[in-house]
Amino acid sequence: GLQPLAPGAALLRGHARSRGDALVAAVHDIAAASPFRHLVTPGGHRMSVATTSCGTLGWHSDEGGYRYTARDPHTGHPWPALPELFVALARDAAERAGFPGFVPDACLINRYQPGTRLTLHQDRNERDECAPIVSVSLGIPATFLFGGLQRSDPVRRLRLVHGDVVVWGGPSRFVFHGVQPLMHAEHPLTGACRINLTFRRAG
Ligand code: MD3
Ligand code: FE
Repeated sequence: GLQPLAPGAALLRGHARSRGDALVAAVHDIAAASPFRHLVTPGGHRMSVATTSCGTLGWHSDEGGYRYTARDPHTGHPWPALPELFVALARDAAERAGFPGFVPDACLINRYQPGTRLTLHQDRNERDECAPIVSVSLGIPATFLFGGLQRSDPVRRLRLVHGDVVVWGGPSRFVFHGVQPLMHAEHPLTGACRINLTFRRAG
């Protein structure tokens, strides 16, 4: 089923669960080519979340700023291709949430271990502001935080578990969001780890 969360935002509970094994296997292949790394923010802070990407564009940050790049700065090679499974899942989820024709060109892959958090932020580096962001949670649970268009707006909490998919578009595309420090847990596919895929139209 589809649970509306806010205008333009919907939760597809368990939508990716049956494809969990294949999704986690694909993440391992991607990380073998472009390893997870802890990016440094423009302010000089090492992020607690570990990140890699696939697609024609991938996500990078350092003291010079936040940006999408065509090559992985760590390897010097293009980012691994988006697996067809990823593209099909993102397109299908977006369509169910009211965003037909979504073709992602970037997938950011975030890895959380117990204690890892993501502070409240907005995603505003993608060129196509009409395209939604599709997020897929894998592995151990997390508490996701989302507020409004201003940092000071009240924040809601949403528990996300293995296989949950959330679509953020329209009026919810630029809401502040984050992830609470991850609690220790174990998942048979990922161990003591959560993996989050975010599909974007970045270029
Ligand atoms: C709502 N990732 O990579 S996914 C990120 O769980 C990010 O790793 C979180 O925030 C994670 O930037 C949250 C859900 C999500 C992603 C992007 C959004 C929600 C969003 C962009 C706009 C609004
Ligand atoms: Fe984000």
